[in-house]
Formats: sequence, structure tokens, C-alpha cells
Amino acid sequence: MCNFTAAKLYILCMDGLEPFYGWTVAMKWCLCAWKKPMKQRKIIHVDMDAFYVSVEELDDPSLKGKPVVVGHDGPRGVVSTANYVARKYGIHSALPIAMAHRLCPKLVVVEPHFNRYKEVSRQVHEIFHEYTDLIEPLSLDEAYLDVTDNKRGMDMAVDIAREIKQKIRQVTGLTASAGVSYCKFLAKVASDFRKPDGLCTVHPERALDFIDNLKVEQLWGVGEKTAQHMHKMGVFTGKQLRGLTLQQLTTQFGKMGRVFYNFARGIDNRPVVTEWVRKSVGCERTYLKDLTSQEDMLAELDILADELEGRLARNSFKGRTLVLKVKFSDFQQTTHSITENIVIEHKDKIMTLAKALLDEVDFQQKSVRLLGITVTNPVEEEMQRGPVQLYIEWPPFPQPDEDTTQVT
Ligand code: TTP
Ligand code: MG
Repeated sequence: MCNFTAAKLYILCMDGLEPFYGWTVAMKWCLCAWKKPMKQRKIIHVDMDAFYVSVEELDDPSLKGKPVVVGHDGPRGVVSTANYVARKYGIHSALPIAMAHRLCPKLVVVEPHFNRYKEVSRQVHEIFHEYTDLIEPLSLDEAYLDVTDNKRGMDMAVDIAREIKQKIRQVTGLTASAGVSYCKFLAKVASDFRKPDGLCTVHPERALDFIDNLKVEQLWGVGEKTAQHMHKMGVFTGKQLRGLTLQQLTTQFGKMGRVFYNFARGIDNRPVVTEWVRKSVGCERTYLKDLTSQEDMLAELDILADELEGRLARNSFKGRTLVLKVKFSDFQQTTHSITENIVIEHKDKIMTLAKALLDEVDFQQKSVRLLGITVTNPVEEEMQRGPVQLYIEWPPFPQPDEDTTQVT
């Protein structure tokens, strides 16, 4: 990307900040860009294919070719992941195992072996480290790699991605899919594009065409609720999203509106963050028997609040927002949140807020299978231990707060 274009993009991204701050930083950055050519970033997103279940097939080859899921085979069990044979029957992660059995009577259910998954994940990370130390793990089977300045001095990120895939196969016997682009969101979408065993590159010049054809659901931060909201506005694709003004988007989606505005234009300057920053602490329980009375729910919330207080203390986590998650017997779920001026750390406070949030829930006479409470919205000092940023200091990136409740 030429410096001038990059500078323009930067200013575009800054325009919601305090005008003085935004322009001062932008001018400083322009001067730096003038002196020093800015490299376009090269990001790879690697995602193992049907991870848990592929490890199980590796360890028990008799499973190969059969429809298999990993999960606890009980009335309350849910599918952790399904192999590609089972997916043909419409079986997917988070589906109740009982329903999966109905969709595919020959289904094999395997109990999870988390230590094995961790071991394989470590092997995969050793391979990543042969190329770069700028690795952001998203889960055991997924990570972003910034390979702009890689250890091998390789020019083409796609060559690195190809080598990494080959090595993963040699070392672990498993396949991974990889996406390559100049930013995280496009690399992630690309890794999903040709799964399994896929490799897909989104070149900067092709980014807008690629985005045009994406469904809004494929954008980072667009969960079910936001997608429905967009659909109601007649927006289904990246191209249609680009047709909305910044003001329209921020009016409808708050701070995430700016993120969507930028994504629709192929702008995503989130750095690859090597140091993990905790953004929430929470706990949840799925009940063996659905809860029907307010009294039972409060009793369970009391237990959760106790546990949450302990977890907050153990993690030295200080946050100001409490999120209540309620999953109903029909698997619909709702989240309600409340933000305080002070840090939420003690059980009494948690319970007062949780009760108030429970009062807001519209149960529609449904019983409850899961309750969860989470403290999010970390206070500044927590964030300051923060992420390692690359190249330039960007303004803080807003988090999606509407759809996603992170329960850790
Ligand atoms: P994913 O990468 O989402 O799924 P996957 O690797 O099984 O399949 P894909 O080929 O589509 O990438 O998740 C990685 C692992 O995380 C998955 O193997 C099991 C676990 N997991 C759960 O336990 N519950 C879930 O709801 C999801 C989505 C994943
Ligand atoms: Mg995966």
C-alpha cells in the first residue's frame, strides 16, 4: 500500500476521535510514513479441520468414514464438534446430542480427551514459531500469525501458509485450513472459504470484490442478533453494508457501527496480539433439570455469584459490567447487562445486579436450562497490561457487546 493511501485510510479511521487528538496523531504518522516506507501486513489465519474429532480419528482409525461427534452422550450432552461425514446429516457444534442421534441413528459419540487436544495444539504452535513469534491464539485449534517480518525471510505469505499446512500434516497427521490476507478479518474469513484442507488468499486489490460477496454474518462481530438487525434494514451482503453511511451504522449499532463501516471497506487494523488480555471473567451452569421458578433461579444465581466472586479475586479482574445469560429449554438464549460506576467484585453486589437483570428477562413461560453470569468491561488498569501493538498506535478497538457474552 503506498504511504499516501495508508495515511488516508488512517485518517479515515481516526475521524471519530477527539478532533485535535485524531489530527495530531494522524499528522505525526503521516510524517513517519513520509520518512519510512510502511509495509503492508501479511496475516495468516490457521484453523484445524474438525479439530477434536480429527484427533479422535487419528487415535482410533476405526472411526474413519463413520459419522462421529465429540461430546458427552447423555440427555443434556451437546456436540462439541462433528466430523465432515456427520455434518452431511446436518449435525454441527452446540447441537444437542439427542437431536444428533435422531438426525443420524448410526452416529458414534466419543468422549472428549482435552489433554490430547492440548498436546496437538502445542505441536502446531511449535510449527508456527518456526516462522514467527507474533502469534495470537484464538482457541486450541485456531490462531493468527503476523508473518510480515518472518524468521525465514520468506516474501510470500501464501508460501508460508502452504509450508505450515504441510508440516502440520507431517507432524500431527491432521489437516488445517489457512487464510492469507493483509488483515485479520479477511484472513479469518479466507481460512473458512475452502475448508477442509483449504488455502485461500485475499489480495488487497481483490478485497472489495471479496467483501461484496460475503454475507454479513461472516463479518467479525456480527452475531445472530446483529445479523437479524441488518437483515431488517435490507442488508445481507458486504456490498449492501458498504452502501450505508457511517452515521447510519453508528446510529443503529453504536461503536460497532464504525467497525462494520471499516470492514465493509476492507479496513481492519487490529494488530496480532501476542499477549492475551482477559476481557471477562464468568461462570455458567447447565442444569440437569430445567429451572421453572424464580426462587430456584435465584438460588442457582447465588451459587454462581459465590463462584464468580472467587474467580474475580483469583484473576485480580476488575470490571464494571455484569452480564446475565439465560438459555431456555428451546435453546433460545438471551443476555442482559448492566454497567456500574464502580468495580463489581463482591457477591452481594453481583447478586443485587443479577436479580435486577433476571427481572428484565421475558421468559414467555419457558423453563431455563442454563444460567451464566459474567463480569466484563475491564477497568483501565487491567487493559494497560495490554496487547502488543505492531507498527502504529491505533485507537482502541471496540468490542462487540451486543451479541457475544464471553464466559470463561
Ligand atoms: P472450530 O474450529 O469452530 O470447529 P472444528 O475445528 O471442529 O471444525 P472446522 O473444520 O469447521 O474448523 O472449533 C475447534 C474446536 O473447538 C472443535 O473441534 C471443538 C471445540 N468446540 C466446542 O467444544 N464447542 C463449540 O461450540 C465449537 C464451535 C467448538
Ligand atoms: Mg477448526
